[in-house]
Amino acid sequence: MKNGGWTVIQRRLDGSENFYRTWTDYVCGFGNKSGEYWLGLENIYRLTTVNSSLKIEMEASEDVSSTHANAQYDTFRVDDKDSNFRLHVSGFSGNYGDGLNYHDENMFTTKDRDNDESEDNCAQTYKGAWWYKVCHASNLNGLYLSGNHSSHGKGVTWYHC
Ligand SMILES: [Ca+2]
Repeated sequence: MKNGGWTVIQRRLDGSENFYRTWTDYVCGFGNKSGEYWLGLENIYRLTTVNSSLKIEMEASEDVSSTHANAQYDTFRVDDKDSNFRLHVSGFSGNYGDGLNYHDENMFTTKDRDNDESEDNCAQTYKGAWWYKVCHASNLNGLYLSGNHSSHGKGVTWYHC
């Protein structure tokens, strides 16, 4: 990590791992570091206590013409568990829209821990776990639908205007 290394905090690639999981799982992390994977909010909190950037690389399913998207945030930090891992991002650059600005300053919500601003639980509504507000502009822990768009907003989603 010294001198600008990167740590993978999340990876989706084949739908083999279940990402519709509990608060405890999202705090502690789950999956396989060589496959589908979530590092865990506690580890992300500890990592980002030093100045950190976030880079997101996405590849769309075959039926979408624009296949590669990336986003970077010059500053990325999450608060500790007492603040429900509230997100702080700024300094966006990328080629496919800013899918995290909407989530800036929001706390993390899972299906069993509602910290969002919706009357409902956004994690339950959109089958993921994220820094939901009312509810999302991105949903990178949503269902792995392999290009099946019939479940709008519940899949792995990234905002694009
Ligand atoms: Ca709510």
